[in-house]
Amino acid sequence: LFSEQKKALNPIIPKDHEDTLFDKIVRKQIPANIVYEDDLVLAFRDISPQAPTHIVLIPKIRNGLINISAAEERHKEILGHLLIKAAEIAKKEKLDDGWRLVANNGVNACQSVYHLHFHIIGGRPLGWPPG
Ligand code: IU
Repeated sequence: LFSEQKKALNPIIPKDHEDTLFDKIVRKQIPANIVYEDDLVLAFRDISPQAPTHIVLIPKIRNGLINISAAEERHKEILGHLLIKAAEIAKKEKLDDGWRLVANNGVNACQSVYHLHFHIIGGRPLGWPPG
């Protein structure tokens, strides 16, 4: 399902009341290797890691934030919290030589899950420009 979604021309945008797979991870209905959790956010190891360290960091509640393109003033607090936690996680993972924070937005960026998430990627030299 996941790879099919990735290739889909028309992304599957959830309605406000609909779950994405990440809501199921938050509710522990789908297993995930969790590296950080608090009341607001959850971080877990990506099931398809693209680097030695590849962690997905999400707000627990989507609240309209299907991606960064949907960000509004009302999301200020959660967005700040996510960035601060990303820095803490990178430090804990010892990504001191450098790492990347990625948010795929929309079809051209290969976004596959429409629940805001940041990829924390590191542990090897990362090429630029990205693919
Ligand atoms: P994307 O930016 O929407 O493509 O990122 C979604 C990521 O979520 C992708 O890297 C998947 O491998 C990852 N993922 C996961 O770690 N666990 C899951 O159960 C699902 C997706 I669904």
